[in-house]
Amino acid sequence: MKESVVKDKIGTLLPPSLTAEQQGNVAVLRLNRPQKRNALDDETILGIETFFSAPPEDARCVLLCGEGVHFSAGLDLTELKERDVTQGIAHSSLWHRAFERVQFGKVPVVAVLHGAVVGGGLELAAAAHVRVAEHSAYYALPEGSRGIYVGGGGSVRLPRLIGVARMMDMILTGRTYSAEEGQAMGLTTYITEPGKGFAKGLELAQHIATNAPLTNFAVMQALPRTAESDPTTGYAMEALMSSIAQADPEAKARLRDFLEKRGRKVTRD
Ligand code: 1HE
Repeated sequence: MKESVVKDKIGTLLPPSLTAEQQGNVAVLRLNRPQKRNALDDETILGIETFFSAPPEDARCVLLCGEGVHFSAGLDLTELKERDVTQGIAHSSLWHRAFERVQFGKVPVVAVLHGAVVGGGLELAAAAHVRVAEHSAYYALPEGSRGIYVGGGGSVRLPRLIGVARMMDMILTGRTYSAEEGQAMGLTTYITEPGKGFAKGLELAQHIATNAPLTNFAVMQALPRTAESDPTTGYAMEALMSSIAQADPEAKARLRDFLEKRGRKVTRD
């Protein structure tokens, strides 16, 4: 990596555009380039790949957020100028690799969204497992007006979240969706007042960190693949995954806790 790479507090090599810290079992990764609205340059994407390839050993969930008034302005457009087709493919592949590490990494990821969540920023958000929006968040795919196309896995992940028709509309017409619209269409599953997203995201991440690791593994690795497989394969995969999870000593201990009146009851919140 380049000279600008610094060693962060939790011992991972990250570029200055990313900072990481740890709060208990939750690792917090922050896009930290507010002067460029957290635009994602190659160095940042490589840093994301590095971080999610080897999150801190004791982290059981990652909270992903952005510094400044926007989550992310997407692709750093200054890096686009001279790329030919072959370089463009390599660039898109780099994003795919990095965001696959987010989605299919070691631990679940909660993203906190605020301000602009656009282009590649929205593609990054789509790779997380739980999304929290502050009311200031807004979503757009300005690729159409820039003469480009999504390249960070957006055409794979976003239609599964919001549907092909909405994604077509966003690129073709430059339509922006508000935080409330994003919540209504299932892009996010939590919405908070401005400034409260981090606390909500952290609360959720701390809860996720207390789950049995095998349950979190099943949700991240088995569930999306089961949902995409034909039902016959899906039932077999589910039977295997559920039997593996329930045979784990962690599950046995948790079930015993409940049956012996020590386990948490389900509440209405
Ligand atoms: C940038 C970028 C960027 C800001 N690349 N430098 N993404 C876009 O098309 C979104 C472009 N950005 C914007 O529309 C606006 O900047 C925002 C709505 C996000 C924020 O507006 P604002 O008024 O808060 O900030 P600003 O004054 O526009 O920008 C501040 C600085 O950040 C300024 O640089 P400066 O040197 O003049 O101070 C901007 O040039 C810079 N900046 N956004 C580079 N994106 C894998 S394919 C993914 C394809 C895409 O992501 S396409 C979408 C690209």
